[in-house]
Amino acid sequence: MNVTLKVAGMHCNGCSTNLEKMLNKREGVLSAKVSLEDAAAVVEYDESKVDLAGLREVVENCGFDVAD
Ligand code: 9UX
Repeated sequence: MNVTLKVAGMHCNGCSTNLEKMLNKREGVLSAKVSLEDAAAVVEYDESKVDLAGLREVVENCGFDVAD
């Protein structure tokens, strides 16, 4: 499963790097790429192990918001 999340609140490369690491650590995430410029996270995940709410939780735990 692939999703592109719009991420609000990232201000520097540290933000996007941190979020990318945290997403990649989450069980069920196969790959995550976070773009500061695009304010977006492209995530490939196993939907039997993590869902959108779980991905959103990672973003929020990093201090950012997911826009719908
Ligand atoms: Mo940059 Mo982001 O100094 O949480 S890491 S603003």
